[in-house]
Amino acid sequence: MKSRWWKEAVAYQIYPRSFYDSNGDGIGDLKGIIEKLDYLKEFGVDVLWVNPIYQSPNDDNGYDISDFYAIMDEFGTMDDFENLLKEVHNRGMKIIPDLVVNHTSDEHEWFMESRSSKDSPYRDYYIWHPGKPDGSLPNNWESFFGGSVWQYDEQTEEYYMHIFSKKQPDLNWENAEVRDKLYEMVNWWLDKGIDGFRVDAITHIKKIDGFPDLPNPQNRKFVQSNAGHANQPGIDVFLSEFVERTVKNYDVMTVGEAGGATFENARHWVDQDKGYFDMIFQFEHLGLWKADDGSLDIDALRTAMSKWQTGLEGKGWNALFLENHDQPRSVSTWGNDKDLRKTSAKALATFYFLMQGTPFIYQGQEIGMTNVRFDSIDEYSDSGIVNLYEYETGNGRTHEEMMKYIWKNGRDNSRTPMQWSSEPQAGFTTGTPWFGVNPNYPDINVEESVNNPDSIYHYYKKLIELRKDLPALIYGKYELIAKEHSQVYAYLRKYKEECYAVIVNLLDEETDFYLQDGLTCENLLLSNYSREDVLGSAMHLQPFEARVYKVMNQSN
Ligand code: TEU
Ligand code: CA
Repeated sequence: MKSRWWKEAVAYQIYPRSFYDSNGDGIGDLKGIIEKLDYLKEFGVDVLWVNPIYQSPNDDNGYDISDFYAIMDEFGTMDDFENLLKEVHNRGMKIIPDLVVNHTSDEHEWFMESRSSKDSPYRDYYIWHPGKPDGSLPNNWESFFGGSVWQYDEQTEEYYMHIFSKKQPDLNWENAEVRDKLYEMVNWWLDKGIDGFRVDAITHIKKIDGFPDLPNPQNRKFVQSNAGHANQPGIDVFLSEFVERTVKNYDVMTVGEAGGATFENARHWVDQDKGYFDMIFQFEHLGLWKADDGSLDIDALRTAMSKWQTGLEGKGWNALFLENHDQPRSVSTWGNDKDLRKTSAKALATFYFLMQGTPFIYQGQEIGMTNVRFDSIDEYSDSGIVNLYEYETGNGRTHEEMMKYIWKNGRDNSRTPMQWSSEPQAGFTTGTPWFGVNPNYPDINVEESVNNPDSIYHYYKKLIELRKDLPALIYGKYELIAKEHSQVYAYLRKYKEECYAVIVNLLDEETDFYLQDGLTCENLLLSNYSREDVLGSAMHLQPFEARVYKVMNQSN
């Protein structure tokens, strides 16, 4: 029986390549993580999600696995991993690796066998398809990384499917032998004593029968293909089998990455009795910018967050996050990363961290790391970005247009090395980093943040402590208030007799706010402005001001 310890946990995401380099080769590694465990323990996090560390040719930074049973050479050895596991557990923390089972690397031995001949016993491990009678691509599906999902392979004159890069062929989950091999691998890792998994791209394991062309009203070359492979009917059969044969038998936590899933079609995935995952990363709250001026659409945000918050009350559990290794930095996208960097980062923290669910902090988020602007495309690393740049500039878009897009949206924004100090290369490495350090590291770094009581880091620390001290902030019911306010996001957390109010001005302008009748502020627990005399119901909020109150709720 599972104990649901993860409800009280705070999680921290480590992108190992950019976290800390222990040996001066410019690449973060497992020993580097071990060296920083005391920092993480002191910060107060409980669970570490570590992005893929398996053997990989690194076309997609480890999401293209060539051997599930080995550690990437650059990251260390299996002994290093065992040590990491031990050191994490010694400190009373837990660790959940990434699990990538939608695809492998094209350099995985299964795929090398599979592509060798149509008669190979591994042929059916992947998704092979002949071209259309005229020799053209099997269908019009677009890959997430641009271009077709199909790659022609000369050796056997057929196409294989890859919904990500062509070096990430999709596994054929219809094949029971593939599933057996995957479950065996998952159990092998669970038997080592890890504490669960973040399960990558799991919405995509089921493809629709026959791979038909998708509707293409705009007559584009390829069409966004979620309708062919995201959360398709039949996926539940695979997911429930996966759970039965693996994680159900262990006291672990699982977080499914559920891109393309909506509340309506994915809430049962996290049903606490019959679901497949303890929580999922869903993306409905991201990218809600208004079409006219690009500002945050607060109404849409309220709808998206509240749907999951109230919808799962008593039925399931949320994973709370603003950032990860695929998203630009939140302070740059949602906040003001110039003169209000600290204030807006704290406001964003308050906004998401105190909702119901397990909060995740992405490395560097706790010190307010920002997006990066490199001038040349050669300075970028993410194959998604580089491919897109080449494709678009080849089709008439200018360098300037593309760089503007990349500065705002690129995944590399969050993959620059962790800024530990004002030493050269931000103290990340003594060598040459694999990827450029953000030049703002002399101002924005861990050392500065730890030494400065007013830092974003210390604010997060207070949030973590508050959440640990007050069960209401973990288990309390979420209730949206001030539903019509044009720029304040406000909600209550109610638990037994207790009630807390979280009030966050999400915009760069001052505003007035009135705490509804029936609620009286009793005590200001936290704020990102220094304030006295703030217990009245009518308040004037500064740009990105956030306040957390204990309130008396007369209407209870
Ligand atoms: O990302 C998966 C991904 O990009 C989609 O499932 C996404 O959620 C969807 O587009 C939303 O509609 C994961 C990793 O986080 C990423 O770094 C990898 O590149 C990718 O899988 C491939 O493994
Ligand atoms: Ca290294």
